[in-house]
Amino acid sequence: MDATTVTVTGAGGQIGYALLFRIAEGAMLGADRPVRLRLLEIPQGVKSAEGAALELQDCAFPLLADVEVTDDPAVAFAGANIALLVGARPRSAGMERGDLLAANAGIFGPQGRAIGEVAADDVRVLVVGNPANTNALIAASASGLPPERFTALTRLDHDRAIGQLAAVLETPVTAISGVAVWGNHSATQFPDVSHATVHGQAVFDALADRLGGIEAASAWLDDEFVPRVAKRGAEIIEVRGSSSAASAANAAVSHIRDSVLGTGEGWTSAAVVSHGEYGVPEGLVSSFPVTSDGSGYRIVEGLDIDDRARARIDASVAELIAERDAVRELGVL
Ligand code: NAX
Repeated sequence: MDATTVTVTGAGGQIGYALLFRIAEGAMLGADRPVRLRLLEIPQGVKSAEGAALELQDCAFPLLADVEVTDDPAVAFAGANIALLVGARPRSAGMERGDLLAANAGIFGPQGRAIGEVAADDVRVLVVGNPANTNALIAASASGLPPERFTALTRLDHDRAIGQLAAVLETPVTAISGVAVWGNHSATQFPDVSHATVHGQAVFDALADRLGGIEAASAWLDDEFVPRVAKRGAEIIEVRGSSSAASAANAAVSHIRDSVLGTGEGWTSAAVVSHGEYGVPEGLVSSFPVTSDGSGYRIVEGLDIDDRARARIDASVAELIAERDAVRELGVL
């Protein structure tokens, strides 16, 4: 099988370090697909990425055909089949949201353009760097490619939700399906269990059985589950002393694996471009329940959305609209 070219930006950072070895050992594309890694960094990050490249060599991974480190997007994205855009400008103390959006537009605009110019025809892009949804929107717009090629990571939120449910229901994660994350990868996101089941029983009913009734189940969902999942990133920083890295890398691997190899039965969550599904304005990159047959993610349609879910989805989408409008004001879109 021909090698697949995988470009990772921000490869010298902490998610990069947790990601590269998983990709190289075949966890992302399967145990039969050789990979060629292209690592993009800014000049200050190149040494760190080069160090990771030396360690990759030392692993003698059978599937790893080649590794190249560069600070030039035109080199990094040349022939890319898969691009993981991890490197981003973090929010520094006192930085306003508009400044953050502008700084990241200055990264994701040029990278999107380079992808449009030099990546392979079948390129699929996953944006991890925050604000991930809007960065994906910017990159897609700059690329000139069909926006469906660009996705953003909410798989970590999806997996966090499953982890929380498995803990409270004292059940293996494999027993849970039908969780959906809607909206922005931010504190406004809506992790939704209204279609979720555990061992075939509605999750809500299982929660009511375990927690002592319908009211207790509702209270747990609204007061503990939703905020804990939405703010899990802050909790990790508080406990670990730095932000999620291995779990984010794992989610990125799972996101691409399921896009390329298929979701099988059931669905997962990913931020993808809206065509107006569930009332989300066309063109926004928002999280939805999605499936893939291997050709890329498609939104699961036809789910009932109750009033509680509608209000939460609308609130998160309003934030996405505000981010898009702020970026438009900068003249980026
Ligand atoms: P680090 O600061 O450890 O690494 C980022 C790396 O990106 C650095 O090495 C830096 O030199 C590089 N970089 C910066 N600008 C670049 C550019 N223009 N081109 C190429 N490389 C560039 O951050 P890390 O912890 O790895 O997080 C990376 C991004 O993931 C952050 O934006 C973070 O907010 C985001 N996250 C997104 C998550 C998600 O679920 N969507 C969860 C985890 C994470 O918080």
